Amino acid sequence: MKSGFICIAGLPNAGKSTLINTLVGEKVAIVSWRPQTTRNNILGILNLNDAQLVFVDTPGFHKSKNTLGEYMNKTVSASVKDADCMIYVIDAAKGLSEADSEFLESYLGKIPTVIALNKQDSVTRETLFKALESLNKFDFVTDIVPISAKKKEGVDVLLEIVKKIVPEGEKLFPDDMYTDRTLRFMAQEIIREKGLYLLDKEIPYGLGVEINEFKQRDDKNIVDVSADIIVEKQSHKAIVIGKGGSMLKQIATNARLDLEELIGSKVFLTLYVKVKPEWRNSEYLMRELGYDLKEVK
Ligand SMILES: Nc1nc2c(ncn2[C@@H]2O[C@H](COP(=O)(O)OP(=O)(O)OP(=O)(O)O)[C@@H](O)[C@H]2O)c(=O)[nH]1
Ligand SMILES: [Mg+2]
Repeated sequence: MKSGFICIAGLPNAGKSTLINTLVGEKVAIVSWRPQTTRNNILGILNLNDAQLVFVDTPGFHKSKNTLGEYMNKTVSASVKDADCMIYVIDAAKGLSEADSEFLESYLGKIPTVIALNKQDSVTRETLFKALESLNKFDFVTDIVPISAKKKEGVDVLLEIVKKIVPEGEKLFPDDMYTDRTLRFMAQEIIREKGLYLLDKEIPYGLGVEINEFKQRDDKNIVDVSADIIVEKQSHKAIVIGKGGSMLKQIATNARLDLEELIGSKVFLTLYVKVKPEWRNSEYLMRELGYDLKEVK
């Protein structure tokens, strides 16, 4: 039996969360076309006959402008430190950037590293080839695998490679567990995901979600969920609510459909919007929204 932690790192929007969902075969992390979607480490567990692979999705590292950004970057280094192996994801269309090189070099030789050149479906063969060529200089990298996380191409090859790297060991988690995150956390993320899709401009970066109630009714197969969508400005609150409440209603409907699928029962979802100025710079308010600052210290 083999078992181990495989950290998935890379720049924002490279496709890390899409990849962990594909690897695990379940939606453990939300995905959007916006950079900086993921804010926490999220485990996705894959059970095979002869191995338990525990993948860790991380936030895309970036130049942080606030406490939340610092938290996100620290989260990445904390999870690389604890992992047996790293899958470093690069968007093939963007190719190798300076930030990628800096990151890879800072971990040079410290951890077995496999590069996943993602989104191969979106580029020509020439572009893919050029990107592959630029990666050859990293001779400490175990392998470079072109993949499409979205179209599930090349992912089996990637799996075989990391399976070889992780050490012999007993299972770390029960067989029926595919993530360390609770349904409550997933509900929070799903609501934020719907907001990311429907809202524009600077609002998505300042969106937070706080679950106030998550409760199964005693007699029926119904779960009541009530949550606050947190924004940083009064003007943003009006946009999230929308004309006659239309935007909030749309976010709630989209989130409810996903939640019902996730939980497997009927969901009554009530959403409110609250303004918490500068919450991304307040450790106190971040903690209220469930960001565990101790976890990454
Ligand atoms: N064409 C194509 N698009 C992809 C692929 N993988 C991911 N994407 C898209 O890329 C965007 C970003 O994907 P995410 O999985 O959220 O990226 P991420 O690296 O987790 O981003 P952060 O959480 O912000 O760091 C989404 O619009 C995905 O649908 C792929 O293989 N091909
Ligand atoms: Mg992500």
